[in-house]
Amino acid sequence: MDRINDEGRARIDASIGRGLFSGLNYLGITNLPKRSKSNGSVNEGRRRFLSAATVATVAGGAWGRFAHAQVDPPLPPTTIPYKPFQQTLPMPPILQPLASRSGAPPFVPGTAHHGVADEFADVAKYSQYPLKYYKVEMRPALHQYIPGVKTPVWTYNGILPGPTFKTRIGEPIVVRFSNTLPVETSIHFHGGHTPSHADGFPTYFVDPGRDRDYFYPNTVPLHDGRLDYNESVSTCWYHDHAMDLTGPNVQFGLSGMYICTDRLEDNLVSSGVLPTLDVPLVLCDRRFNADGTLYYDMLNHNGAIGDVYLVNGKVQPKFQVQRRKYRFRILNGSSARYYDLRFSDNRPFLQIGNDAWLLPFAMQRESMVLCMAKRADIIVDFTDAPSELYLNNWMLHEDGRAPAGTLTTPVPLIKFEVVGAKPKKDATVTVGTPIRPNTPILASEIVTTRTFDLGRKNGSWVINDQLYEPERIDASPALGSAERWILTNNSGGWWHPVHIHLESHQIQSINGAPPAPWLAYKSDTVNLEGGTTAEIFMKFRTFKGPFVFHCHNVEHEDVRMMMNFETI
Ligand SMILES: [Cu+2]
Repeated sequence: MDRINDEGRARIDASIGRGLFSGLNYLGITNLPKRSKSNGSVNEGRRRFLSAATVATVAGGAWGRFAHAQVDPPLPPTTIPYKPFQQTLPMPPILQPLASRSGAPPFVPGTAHHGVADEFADVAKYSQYPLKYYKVEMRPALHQYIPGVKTPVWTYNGILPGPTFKTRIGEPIVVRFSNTLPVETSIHFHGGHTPSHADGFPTYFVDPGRDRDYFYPNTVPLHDGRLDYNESVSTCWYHDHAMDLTGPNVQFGLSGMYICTDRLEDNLVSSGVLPTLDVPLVLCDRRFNADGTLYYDMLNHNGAIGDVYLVNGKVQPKFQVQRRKYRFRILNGSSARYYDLRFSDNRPFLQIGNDAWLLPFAMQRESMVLCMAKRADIIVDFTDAPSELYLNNWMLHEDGRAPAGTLTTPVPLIKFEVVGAKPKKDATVTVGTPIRPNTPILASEIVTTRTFDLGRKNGSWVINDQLYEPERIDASPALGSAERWILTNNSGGWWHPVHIHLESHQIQSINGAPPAPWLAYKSDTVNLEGGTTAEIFMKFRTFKGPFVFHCHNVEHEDVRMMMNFETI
């Protein structure tokens, strides 16, 4: 608790009353704690609003007209005209390190504001490895989602999605994130084993005008006293995680890919098993006002559903591919939208990774449902493809509650223009090709069982009947131990994808039945459809807490469907 108290308590005290809009005034909500400092943050109203919402919800006050709404009000449609497939799919650039081991470090880690960071004392021990340094500035920019329309956004280094981290297991890095936005941020490396202070804990803010150093060891846990490279992560991402503000911060642009590799994965590529053509596809949806700004309803606790489909930040782009195998790392980066993905000619493809981890073997898929934050690492063979091919979304999904079935006409998310001749030689991966072994967590290792019920209470979102409280520890797993968590969705028809920080989890069952093969190994996000119970095993091995787990419908997360666990 001290770690939260040291940083979290002071930070919370300092930040109560800040929020995104001053729109509280029209609700007449004024009886809030005074800010202990002012920094001109424009997120004034969001937190005040949410704080007030909690109070008003409990009191059954005026907030109720939003809090008790069971159905979203109709959302204003995007009216800006555009044609799909006009813009080329952009590749987010790889972020370059500032200096190598041979040069002088460009900055001394830990000298920026970073709060409590025990592990920083140990940075020296990591210097036996080639410590790399990066800088990322969170800053406003204009972004062209739609041809000819400049939209104000918040970015990492001025681009959207943010630059891609490309790192290696065993090579720690330090990233100095500078915040020139008028809003608090906190950056979560989603899928990584990171120390608590660098994990994007919701109140470990990067204040406006401040920097914070994030130390990413890029390590793996120990198993029987040895590093378990079966836990090496591959397809991760980073995104904002600030308390109460994750929804708007992510919606306005703060996310990017974080890709990690190790010897095993490098060998799979260099030996020609996996393709060298390796393309991230970040899917998300947005809604636009007529003036080109993003529409975001701060009062919507149900989930922000857009009506414009984007891949790598461009509306329904086109992408020219050769007649060969490609690796696509697909991320559902949407705030609240599920996808059901299929190719327009129903061609099968291979799935080689789920979430951050490569699977034990390549599995054939024809379609796949992706909940929010879910990643699917897939191989698509364009060798015999028609000259035009689309990746389609078939999921009917119109509000934050849940998908509502299947579309009669799918939405083409991206158009592939297939060119060139068949290759003489191509990647050899096929159904059943071994990829990365899995180390199962055994039932005999389980020392503790915990149950978490996800529910809805007075229009807010709760776990075990409680709203998130950053200072309250909800579970204290012992480092080195394995636990069984029973996650139940008791919130009626609402769906909740649950993301657990720090360690992978292994899904044992969904409603008593074994999970689908591609979900049977390591995940960092497990989807809970309405009325669903998932049984998962986890082993806590890497860092002391606190960490969070939460619904990854980020509006649900903001309105408190989140809990703390402190590994001890
Ligand atoms: Cu949820």
